[in-house]
Formats: sequence, C-alpha cells, structure tokens
Amino acid sequence: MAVPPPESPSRTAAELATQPACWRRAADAAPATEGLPRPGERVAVTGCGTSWFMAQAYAALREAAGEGETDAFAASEFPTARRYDRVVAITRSGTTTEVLDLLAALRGTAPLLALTADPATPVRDAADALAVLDWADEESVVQTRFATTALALLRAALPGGREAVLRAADEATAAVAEPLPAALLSASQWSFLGRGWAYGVAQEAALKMREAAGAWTEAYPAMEYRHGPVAIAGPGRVTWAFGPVPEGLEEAVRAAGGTFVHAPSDPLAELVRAQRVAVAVAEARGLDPDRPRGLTRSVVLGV
Ligand code: F1P
Repeated sequence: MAVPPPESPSRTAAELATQPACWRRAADAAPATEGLPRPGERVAVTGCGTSWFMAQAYAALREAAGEGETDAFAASEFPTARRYDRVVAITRSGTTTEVLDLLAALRGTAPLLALTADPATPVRDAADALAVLDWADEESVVQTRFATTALALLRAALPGGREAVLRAADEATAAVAEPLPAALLSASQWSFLGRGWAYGVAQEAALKMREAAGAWTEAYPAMEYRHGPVAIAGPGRVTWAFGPVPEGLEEAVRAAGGTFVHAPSDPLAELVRAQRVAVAVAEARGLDPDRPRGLTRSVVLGV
C-alpha cells in the first residue's frame, strides 16, 4: 500500500524537492570548475557529517572510474602525515572547525580545493581553490541539496559522469513526487546498505533519518550485512539496499520477517526518497524537521 506524497510545510521538504534542478546545474558547472582532481592524481576527500559521506561516495566513484587512488576521511580523522597530490574538502557552511583546522595543517603540502555554499567564510582563505555552489545553499540545518549537488558536480567531472548525473536527475524527479510506501513510514528501524559509492550514499540516508527524525538507523557495506547486522532484521524493520543487491540478501531479510526495499534507480535518486521518508517520519513523530534536536547548521567548536 502506498500513501500520497506528504504535503510537508518544512523548508527541508521544499529544498530537497529542488535537487533534480540543482544536479543538472552542477553537471553544467563541472567543466568550468577549477581545482578539481586530475586523472592519475592521488586524492583525499574530506568533510564532516553529511559532507564526509559525500566525500566517501565521490572517492569510491573516482577510483572505480579509473581516475586514481582516492581516499575519504572524516576531517577529524585525516592522517595528516600522508601525502596526496590533491585534497578536496566539502563544507556547506565554510565554518566547520575540524575542516578549517585540517586545511590549515595541510596548507602547502598539496593543492587544496574546497566546495562550499558560502564563500564569505573562513574557508575562502583556508583553501587554494574554491568551488562555490551558493545556488544550492539551504536554510535547513539538515543538509540535502547542497551535499548531493556537491557530489553531482564532482561526479559530473568523471568520465561518463555528466550522463550519469543527468539520468539521476531524471529519476530523482520521479522520486520527489511518487507516493512513499506505507511500510517505509511505519517502520521502527531502518538499515541502509550499499556497495562501492552507494555505501557512502547509504550512510547519508541513515544519517538523514537520525538527524531529521531521531530514528534508529544503521548503515553497512551490503556484503557486511550478513556478518552480524542481519540479526536486527525482523517484523516492522526495513532493510533498504541502494545500488546492485548481493545475491541472497533479500531472501535473508525476508526469512527474518523484515521488509526489504530496493529500487533499480541511481543511489542518489534513492537518497531523495530516503530524505522524504526522514521528513515524513519526523512529522509523524511530532518533530519539526527544520529544528532537529541538538543540531546546529555548522559545528563551530570553542566559541
Ligand atoms: C557539516 C555538518 C552537517 C550536519 C550538521 C553539522 O557541515 O556536520 O553535515 O548536518 O548540520 O555540520 P558543513 O561543514 O558541510 O557545513
């Protein structure tokens, strides 16, 4: 059974619905963006929270595209003794303490590119090159369109990436409007799975539901799920796979009485559905997705 799209009055809902247009614009912006990784370079990508998960997704995409070794680290856990040909930081606010501290520590060791929504912030001076996506900025605390648009721009610069981004934008247009299955909204627990770059996207989907709805969510590489986490699959619990599904996984979830969810669409388009579920579940629980509990738009430490 499906329910009609929620008519959420939230900023988060309004902003997430603009993602297809933002991704198309990112695809157009990619060729003129300076400071992007070049083929063959050894690259590290970094950020905090949502931005870290976008970094993970891009790193896997770039390496799989044959463009060169690409690592992703949370800014606070970056191994600063390692040397890279280029470091890419993603930060919507441009003010996140761990990202700024890291860029200061890395200055002069490699060209530093930052993708940000706000160039009038300290990240402007902390990086060597800035990709400004101010047209994808958000009022919402919980990130949706800035993060996915940053990933879309990076992806569009990879071989075949532009076409993939445009396809994902078309699929996301449907994902924004389609009714959400009732089983997705009424669940008590959600586990998100993916392989390769879809694992970073799965991590982001799980974070979105924690941030917006205070929901119990988990995320794993899809092949890891049967190495323990499947023990929490069961009635009223959702296992949601992004990207190709490993053989036998669906059967394992169903055998446990759990709800298995998978669509053949691009993981970024599936993320849009998960974002909508996050908003709907928040509202069903009497929470305001625009005012997530305990979160601020940017984490600025020591003030
Ligand atoms: C990163 C971030 C967000 C998170 C929260 C705190 O911000 O961790 O992902 O949702 O709002 O900040 P930024 O460095 O991309 O601005």
